[in-house]
Amino acid sequence: MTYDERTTTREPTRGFTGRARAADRDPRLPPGQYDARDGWPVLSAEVTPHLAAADWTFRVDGLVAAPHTWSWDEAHALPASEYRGDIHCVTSWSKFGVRFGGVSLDTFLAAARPLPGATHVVAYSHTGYTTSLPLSDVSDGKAWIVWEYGDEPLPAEHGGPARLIVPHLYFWKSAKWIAGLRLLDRDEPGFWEQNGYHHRGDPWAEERYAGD
Ligand SMILES: Nc1nc2c(c(=O)[nH]1)N[C@H]1C(S)=C(S)[C@@H](COP(=O)(O)O)O[C@H]1N2
Ligand SMILES: [Mo]
Repeated sequence: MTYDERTTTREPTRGFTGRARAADRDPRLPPGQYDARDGWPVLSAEVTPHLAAADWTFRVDGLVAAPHTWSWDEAHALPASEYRGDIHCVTSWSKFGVRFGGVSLDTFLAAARPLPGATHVVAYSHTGYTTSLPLSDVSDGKAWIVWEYGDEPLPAEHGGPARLIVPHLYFWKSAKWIAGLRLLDRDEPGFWEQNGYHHRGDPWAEERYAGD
């Protein structure tokens, strides 16, 4: 798989943040990051799939009492929840004050009922992309399945019709074109975790690469 990185709008002025004194630094900006401002880079290992909402499904299985698959309409019938805040990509851009709408992952997990032995999850996309996370990082209000960006449907290149977001971790954990979550009793590294990236990816601790 080749890694295709494009920037949808102008390049940010990196020099400005480089010269800024520590006191001028936006406290929302984790170490080593810059503010992408109006830009929202697209980072995809795959060619953007054009998946119709009617064909989208989301499944929770593995170490759960009640494995379940939701259709688009079933997922939309669940209580709505939104994330307002910041996102941080390991390639060093951050974006402040974004708003994503969808359903809290807690709602899906509550229906599937994780078994006591479940400690980790692998999130997988309809394209085959995978990423691994501790179950605690996608529980208790920390993760969402989203289909809206602002008031608009999530664009296909950003993971539409629906993606995972786990905004307190670097954005490679936020699988686009999300298909499901498998609960496991161990950490099973996903695509970037197998390719040298850190297993957890906390931007505030600069957990970029394995060993950071
Ligand atoms: N399916 C899939 N999801 C993915 C990726 C990917 O390549 N494929 N890239 C990840 C990475 S590295 C980042 S930074 C974000 C980028 O999301 P964006 O393209 O909407 O900015 O998606 C994450 N989710
Ligand atoms: Mo990324």
